[in-house]
Amino acid sequence: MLLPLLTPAAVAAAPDDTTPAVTVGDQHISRADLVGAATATAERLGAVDRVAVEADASLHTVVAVVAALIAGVVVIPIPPDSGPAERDHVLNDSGARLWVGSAPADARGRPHLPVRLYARSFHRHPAPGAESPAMLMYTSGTTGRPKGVVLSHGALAAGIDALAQAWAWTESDTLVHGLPLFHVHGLILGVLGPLRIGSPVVHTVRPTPEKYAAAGGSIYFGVPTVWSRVAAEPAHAAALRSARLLVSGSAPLPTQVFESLRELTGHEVVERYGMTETLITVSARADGVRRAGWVGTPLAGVSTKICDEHGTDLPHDGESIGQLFVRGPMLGSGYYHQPEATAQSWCGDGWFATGDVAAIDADASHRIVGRMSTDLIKTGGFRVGAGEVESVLRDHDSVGEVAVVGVPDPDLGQRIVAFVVPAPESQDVVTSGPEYAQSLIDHVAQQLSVHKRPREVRVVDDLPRNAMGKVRKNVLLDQF
Ligand code: MLC
Ligand code: AMP
Repeated sequence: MLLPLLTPAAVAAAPDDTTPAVTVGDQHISRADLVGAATATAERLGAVDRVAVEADASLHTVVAVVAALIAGVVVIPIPPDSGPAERDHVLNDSGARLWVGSAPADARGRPHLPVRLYARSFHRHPAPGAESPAMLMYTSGTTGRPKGVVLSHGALAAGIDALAQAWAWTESDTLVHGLPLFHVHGLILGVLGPLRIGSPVVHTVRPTPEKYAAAGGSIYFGVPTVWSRVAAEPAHAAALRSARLLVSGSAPLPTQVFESLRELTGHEVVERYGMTETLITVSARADGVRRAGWVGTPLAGVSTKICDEHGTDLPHDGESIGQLFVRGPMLGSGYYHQPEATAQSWCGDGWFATGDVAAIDADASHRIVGRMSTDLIKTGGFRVGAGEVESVLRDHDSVGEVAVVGVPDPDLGQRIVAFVVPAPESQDVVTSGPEYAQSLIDHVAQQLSVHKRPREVRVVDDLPRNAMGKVRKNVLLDQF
């Protein structure tokens, strides 16, 4: 039996069909060749039960991920630009002992099994059960280090099928995007989606307006930063008129970007809402209403509710706002070996507490108002925990105290700003001026992933604190 995640389209692939199923930059591979190469890799995985994949934008990443899924081995995608602090944490926490795919920039002492794009095997592996874990996807929380979300084969399949239904996404579509392959958006929706549905995917390596315009697809994925950059280039935007759907997610799409794209492309962007922990649960539909600032209705099989701080259900009147809870077959199964953190979010009866604040109207349309915690920052569509950045900055010899916030930014949605009080013992070091700020920015970019770096560092004499000694981040945010 073939992997259910890839059926039925993969089963139907004729060995002599050379139509590109996956294109990344100037490389492409047919469906039959992809399954053949991935199966050949799967056979070389031996007794390993979890593998890390340096998830750069390449066919090697696609083959490595599919190989692991075919073999029933858990995939841990790693950002290719992540530094030693982030890498060590993810590798140690997940227990990954082997890299598969592209050669890692820094293997942290683990061996690497290269993928051979031209190897072929026609063996059939037994399909992993729907409950068996397919992926550990690391994502930031408000405090501490990133947690691994366990996503089962069944959740991935259900999540993709629900989107296919909402967007009338079929094998006649060509998907185009240039999103990173180490997150839900680019990898699960953007690669496994097309493979399951049977639609070709063109990955543009970088999500630039020029590359989107040249790709000639029918469905386009982007985070709001990508769409606002497209809207700023009218000639490239106009090239998307011939598409069927422009889809935005991972962060709030500004109303003016929605309006500009409507004018420039003739399309009302389809917005959808999700999380690493839940996959996509709410979306506008291909045949439904699209409203700027609203993210649509629950996908098939999904229930949602909003509750006040006591857990009391709030009315769906479009006005009441409360924490959004979601339930559905695409939810992850928990945080890897973190029962307490899991119990806090997966809170019984199948409900997941999103930490997002939302309103739901009488037609079941959802509006995401914000997040409950200022400590989860969304920058360029990437989720970054303030605590993780603070802890890396605190490790820098010159830093005494630090507070990290996300401030509104026209391009990135939010940009990361660090307030730093120099350590008293660092008097010999120059702790002011642009060079010092840049050295702290580089320190974060080198230890974590580049997108987690502060865009700005402000050196201050002290941090505003409340009577309990906790930093009052709202006071810092008021400065912007
Ligand atoms: C800059 N660079 C540095 C650096 N400063 N490198 C080292 N040290 C420093 N101090 C380099 C970078 O490596 C990169 O190099 C280049 O500068 C630009 O980096 P950037 O400024 O971060 O890129 P930018 O253009 O701002 O990126 C915008 C973006 C990106 C939209 C392309 O934010 C993006 O890809 N976002 C997608 C996020 C996403 O997919 N989220 C989904 C999460 S899942 P080089 O060589 O690379 O150019 C989810 C669920 C759901 O949320 O609902 O979908
Ligand atoms: P991540 O785990 O990186 O997938 O980030 C999930 C978070 O992204 C959610 O909790 C929301 O805060 C935010 N998010 C995702 N999609 C949207 C959207 N369409 N509108 C607003 N926020 C979104």
